[in-house]
Amino acid sequence: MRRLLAAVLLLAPSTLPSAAKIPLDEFASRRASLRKSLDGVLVLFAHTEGKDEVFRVHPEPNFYYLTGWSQPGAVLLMTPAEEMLFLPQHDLHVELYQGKRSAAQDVGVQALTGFEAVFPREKFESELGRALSAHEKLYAALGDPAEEKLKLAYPFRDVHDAGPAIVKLRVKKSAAEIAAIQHATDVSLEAHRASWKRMAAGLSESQLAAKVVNTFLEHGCEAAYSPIVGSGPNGVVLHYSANQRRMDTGEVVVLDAAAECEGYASDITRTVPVGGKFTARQREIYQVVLGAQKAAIAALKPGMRLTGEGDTLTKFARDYMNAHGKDLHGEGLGKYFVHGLGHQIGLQVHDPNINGPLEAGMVITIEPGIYIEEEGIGVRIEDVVLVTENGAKVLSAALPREPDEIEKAVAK
Ligand SMILES: [Mn+2]
Repeated sequence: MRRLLAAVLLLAPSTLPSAAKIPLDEFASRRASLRKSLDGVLVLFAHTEGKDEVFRVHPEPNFYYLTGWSQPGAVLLMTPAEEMLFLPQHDLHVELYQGKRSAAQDVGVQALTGFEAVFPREKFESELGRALSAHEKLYAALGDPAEEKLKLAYPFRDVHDAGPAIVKLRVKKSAAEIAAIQHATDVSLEAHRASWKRMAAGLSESQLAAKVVNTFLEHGCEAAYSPIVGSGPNGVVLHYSANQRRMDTGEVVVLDAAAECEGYASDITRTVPVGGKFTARQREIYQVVLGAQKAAIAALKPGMRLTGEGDTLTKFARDYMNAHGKDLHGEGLGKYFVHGLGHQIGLQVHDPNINGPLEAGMVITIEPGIYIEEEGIGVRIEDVVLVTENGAKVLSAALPREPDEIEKAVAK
């Protein structure tokens, strides 16, 4: 009885955020949307792998966006009227090392892939030839080695970039994608909180990195990128990743770390004081960065641009920095904001962007920072924000940003 009770407790709903899986029919409707605007033949290759692959390899993002298929060696072929998936034959050696794979002749492969037409990889060239006899244009992933082979096979065809039409779909997130990014964000916030609890003078930066990665794995996720744990002078190094320094009381730590769950990424940065108290100067700089972030988020709505000419979110953030606070030489702080204010996020931490203003349904980061090497202070605050019909929703709002709240959360 007691054993039964224990089993029931194990099955009870956990308090952990639950993963949002993208349903197969969503991948099918993405392909249907793309086919509506397609005026030729589109070919995309999943990644291929070496036989002794030991690191997990990710599928090519555009291929994955349209198929949801992550086994290596597959090919997608689409025309306005058709869509076909080509899978490699079973290879006992590969499957000995990598586990069972699917092949075109497997029973149930249609239901598993969501494709009506699944063929062995060997049939790809003849199907492509047939499709090209009815269509002039060929779209492929420019720069991909597989695309070079296509160019050799069809020297008299102009091969066009398949990217822009797919990216146009990718930038606007569906409800399921927003839920997936929210989930990756929730796990990331928990990881930040866990590292704040762990933080202490004398600890190595790597020990905070260990805490965040451990939290990602506990939730069935992985690190979306190498965690950046920059303490003291390392805080001014934008993509610092050595994470080997011992941190000390009186320093701030720039902690830029986030999870990727079910293929979707988050991207979160907080700057926190070791020992639980900002110095007066750290707090001053911190308030300027926070004010700049708030100014940008307040101005965020469809039609606005991240960068460019005129009133952009970047301009709002930099203007705020220049109007608040000074460096040691009496100059404004805007010049210490040396990177982009934000980027699209989704299947990739830096999801591709399209030229043009922001639209409802896009998910971007807003991440102002000030890095003053002379003073050994780096502060960055980064949140994940959904562009809504009338403004913005901060998906990472649950993690404290106000300096008082951060001090309270970090204090032991
Ligand atoms: Mn970022």
